[in-house]
Amino acid sequence: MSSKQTYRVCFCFQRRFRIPPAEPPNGIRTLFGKYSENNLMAADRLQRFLVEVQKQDKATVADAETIITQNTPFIYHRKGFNLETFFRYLISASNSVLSPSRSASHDMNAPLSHYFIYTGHNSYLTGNQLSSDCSDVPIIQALERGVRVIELDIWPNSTKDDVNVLHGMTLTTPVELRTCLTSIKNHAFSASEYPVVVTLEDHLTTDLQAKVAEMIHQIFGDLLFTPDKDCLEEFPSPESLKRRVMISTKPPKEYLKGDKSKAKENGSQEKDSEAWGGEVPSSADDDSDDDDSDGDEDLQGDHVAPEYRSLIAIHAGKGKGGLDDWLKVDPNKVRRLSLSEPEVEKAAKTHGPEIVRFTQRNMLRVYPKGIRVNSSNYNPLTGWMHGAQMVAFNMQGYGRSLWLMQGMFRGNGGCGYIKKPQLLLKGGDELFDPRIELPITLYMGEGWYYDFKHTHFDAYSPPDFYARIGIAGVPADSVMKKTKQVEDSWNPAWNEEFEFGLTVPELALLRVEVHEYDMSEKDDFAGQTCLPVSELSKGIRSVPLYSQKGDIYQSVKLLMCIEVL
Ligand SMILES: [Ca+2]
Ligand SMILES: [Ca+2]
Ligand SMILES: [Ca+2]
Repeated sequence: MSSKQTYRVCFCFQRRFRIPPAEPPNGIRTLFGKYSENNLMAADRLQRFLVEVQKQDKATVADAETIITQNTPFIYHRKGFNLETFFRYLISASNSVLSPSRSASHDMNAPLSHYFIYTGHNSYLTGNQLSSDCSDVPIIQALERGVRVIELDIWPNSTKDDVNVLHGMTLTTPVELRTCLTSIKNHAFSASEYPVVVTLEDHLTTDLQAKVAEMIHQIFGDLLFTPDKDCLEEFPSPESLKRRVMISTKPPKEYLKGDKSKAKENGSQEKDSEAWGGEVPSSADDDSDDDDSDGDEDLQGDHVAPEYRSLIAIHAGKGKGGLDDWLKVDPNKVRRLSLSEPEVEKAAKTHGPEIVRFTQRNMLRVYPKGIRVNSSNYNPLTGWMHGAQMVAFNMQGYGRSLWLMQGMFRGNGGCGYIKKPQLLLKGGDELFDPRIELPITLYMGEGWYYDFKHTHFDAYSPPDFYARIGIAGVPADSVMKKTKQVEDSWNPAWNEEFEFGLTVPELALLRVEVHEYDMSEKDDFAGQTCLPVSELSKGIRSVPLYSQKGDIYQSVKLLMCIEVL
């Protein structure tokens, strides 16, 4: 890369900026001094560094030799690291903050109800909730990201002899159910072997239900998990359901009852989110206007095609009455309850312990309120804090809430299932773990120069990056802090320390965003990441950043030090 970069300013003069390669921060120089001799960090010293700073207790001298060989470009330099190669190693992908062995590390033998499951809402929509096309493409994309619960709204086609997938009572263009199911079958296990649940929001007649049952058997065949009994007494484990597909639905009470439009076109839409999607609210800002009819009605045996009913592995049903009845735990059967995001917010205030108890055996699904017509999302922590397994998100939406969702499911090898913390699985009288301190040093960042056009951030000068860093978790732990901004630099060196106190580290996500400061307009987006605190590797680590949609940048990386006291 050239060491100078020229920006044209007016017609009359140019400003020139030097683009130096990123330099090792002082903290890294000090460590290199400590673990080197005559400016060389040989394998035995690197091994000590791995054990003492990186907390890799089992690292051997042979491991250190391998690291040096793999991270030193010239053969005759392989006696050890110099400062430059040591720094390049630390910020490389091979020293990533999430362990490179991307397989499930949680116990996968507990019932499904003991896991948070990566869950989509209206998985077939390509854009907004009112007029976007329905397609199997977003379903395939979701499965390839590890999403394990796919939701399909199924309706009769115009000639009433086949089944379409669409968002009912809206202008969304339908896609055939067969197409969606075939794509689910073909892509279900490309990102994870653990089970895929297809939740059907069903608006069919009995004869079409029979047709769907036949179609499902034909397409999925042996992949399909159907329970022996009408209702399960306990959910099986993800391990026992590897490479299986499960159907979850409730048959409709009455065929096409009512003609209520699902989504209002007028009314209180949220403020249009900017690039960041707005800050994640700590609680529902507004619980009126909820006219989403995603909810469950009673399971009615009489009108149901029997071959359809026998397909249902996870029965959905709310029951009569109010919250007290909905949250009743039946020792002889398990089921799935669906509540809207405002319903859960409200219930959390009055029935917190009851929801936690319910979700120890049963499934709770939370779905976005109806006014989220632009496919935005909500704070998933409220559901997770109360043990809700299926916090259903519009995966095609964007913004901070979705980053939290993607961040949570980077855990456990990205397999789409996260074991719930013990405090949500025990009796409920447990005290939270004592507070832990999480000190984090943010040294610097690099890579924007390679991944963006040089005028992308500022037309007339290099960018002015600052970072926001913080925690999303239970309300007591949630906080965002900010670095100073480093003016006109592609390789910002912040060298700032932060400390976070965590009361429930099991539910905490580390959030990082990089912004580009602009005096006269809105700051630019420059990357984000979100990572489960419990899975962060300790010590000095390379942290890759992602785009607004959650795609990883090729070169943009931060260098951080993560300690747990
Ligand atoms: Ca700018
Ligand atoms: Ca600038
Ligand atoms: Ca700027």
